[in-house]
Amino acid sequence: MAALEASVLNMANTVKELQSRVSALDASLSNGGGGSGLPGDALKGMDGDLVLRSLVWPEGTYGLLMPETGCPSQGFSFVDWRSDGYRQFHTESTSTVNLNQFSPNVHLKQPYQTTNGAQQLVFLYFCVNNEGVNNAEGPTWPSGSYCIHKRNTCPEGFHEGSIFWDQENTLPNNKYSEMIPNGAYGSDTRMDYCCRRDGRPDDAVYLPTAKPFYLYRFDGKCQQVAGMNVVNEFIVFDTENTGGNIDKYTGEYHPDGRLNDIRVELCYYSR
Ligand SMILES: [Ca+2]
Ligand SMILES: [Ca+2]
Ligand SMILES: [Ca+2]
Repeated sequence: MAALEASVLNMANTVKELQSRVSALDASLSNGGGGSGLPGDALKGMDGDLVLRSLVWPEGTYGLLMPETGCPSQGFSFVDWRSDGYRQFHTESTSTVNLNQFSPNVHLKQPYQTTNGAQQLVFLYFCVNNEGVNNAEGPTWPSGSYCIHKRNTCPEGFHEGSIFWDQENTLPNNKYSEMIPNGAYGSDTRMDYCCRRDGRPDDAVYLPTAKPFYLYRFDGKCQQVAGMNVVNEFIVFDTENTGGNIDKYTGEYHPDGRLNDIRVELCYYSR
């Protein structure tokens, strides 16, 4: 009997949750989308599919770089953003000059670099949607020209590739947390990406606009997103100087940039 009660209670909670999402969506649409973070004007003449895409994160499992404002909005999505993922990169620390660099006014979550004695450390933080097989409830990712982080498998329409960082060889100090994108996190780092080039970057795609987010630049130009301003930012990681640097790319599907030292091109979206 207790089990039956528990399952009825569960079902009731699910229905309540769905009702609250639907009424929030109704309220948002009736006040021109302001409550959802969607510009009211953007709703005029927009078809239902585009409204949905502006409010709900796409299906699948994946990771995004975390901006200073934290993970993108949950909004009306069924995503389960996990915000506790990070990777500590131990960059060149035995040369007198370290060449790590961030674009001016970068919007990455802080602190993105610190020192620990002579060790020059860079941090990346991630928002990982980890709902696994259950997250088949959002729209599909739009055609375009961009990359995201791989988590489990790439969503439909993307191709895989990776970047390998040759980190400081002396006294490796490379921490990470469990909830991060796919890769190999030893004394060096490999991170896996999902990229696509099936649309022109100047043709705006629809993604949730309520909070800032990052995508990666792919094929030379940041993808435009409807209702968002985009800025091309970058990070340079000063990778190992001695013994022959072994930075490398696997395949052609990885964010734009270069190796030795590793530069990665980011696209930051805000309103
Ligand atoms: Ca070194
Ligand atoms: Ca190394
Ligand atoms: Ca170097």
